[in-house]
Amino acid sequence: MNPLGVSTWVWTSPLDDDALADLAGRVSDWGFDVLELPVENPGDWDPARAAKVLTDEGLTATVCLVMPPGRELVAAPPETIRATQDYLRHVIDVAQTVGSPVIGGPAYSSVGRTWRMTPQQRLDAYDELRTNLAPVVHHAIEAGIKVAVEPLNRYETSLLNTVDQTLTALDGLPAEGVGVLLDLYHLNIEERNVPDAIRRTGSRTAHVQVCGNDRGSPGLDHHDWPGVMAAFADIGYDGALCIESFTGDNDAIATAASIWRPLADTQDELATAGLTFLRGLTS
Ligand code: LER
Repeated sequence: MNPLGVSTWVWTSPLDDDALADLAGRVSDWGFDVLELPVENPGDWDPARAAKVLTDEGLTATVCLVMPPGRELVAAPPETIRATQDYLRHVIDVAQTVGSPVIGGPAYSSVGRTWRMTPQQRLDAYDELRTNLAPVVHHAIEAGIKVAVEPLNRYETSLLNTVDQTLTALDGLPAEGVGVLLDLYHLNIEERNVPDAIRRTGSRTAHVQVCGNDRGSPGLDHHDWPGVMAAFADIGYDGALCIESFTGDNDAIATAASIWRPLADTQDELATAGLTFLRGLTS
């Protein structure tokens, strides 16, 4: 049975210590197993304090890396790349402190940055990504953590949109330290057949985020949930399924994630209805 989680982004951004403690209590009471914690700015919340809060609430953690403009691992000045590597190493250290097995997100380019590439320029960009991600992956291996690289839909990046592109880009990096984050929202936009894409990712699947096709509650939507769950069972994925959606009440995150309308009556309802649906699928 996959542990079920939810991102604090459903309610708030950026996360802080008080919101984390409040959400941990509520999420645990509803029956979630995992709280997903984004590290937007180092220092927003205290990892040691979070670790204690989560243990007290009987939760485990997954950690998200965040790539706003200015965080880049390709096609950027050396100082930007070095600062981004430092940031990612910091997120790995945070993950180690809170006991997360992964750091997940688009660890290659800032969200919303798109540019055209010839096929050769694309291969060169993947080569540059491997070079610049490698030291981060080695830091992850030393910490016993995996970097879960998330392909995003074409409106949020032009570098990695599909699982096949992501597998190509990561080829040659050590599998024990880096894999693929499968986010059903992006897979639904970019993959011709989502269960087949999950099967092709196979043992390289490092983390999974879920939501409805509209980024609302899982289950109130048109995803092929039985097909998706069968594919996860086929590849032996026993990691967390974390609901990722975003509050529309916050300018920064609502704009970054294009949340222009409410996706549920309340954010609590989005999470709890999704949990009930996913529990039904996984038990
Ligand atoms: C981040 O996990 C993500 O899915 C992006 O679409 C946020 O804009």
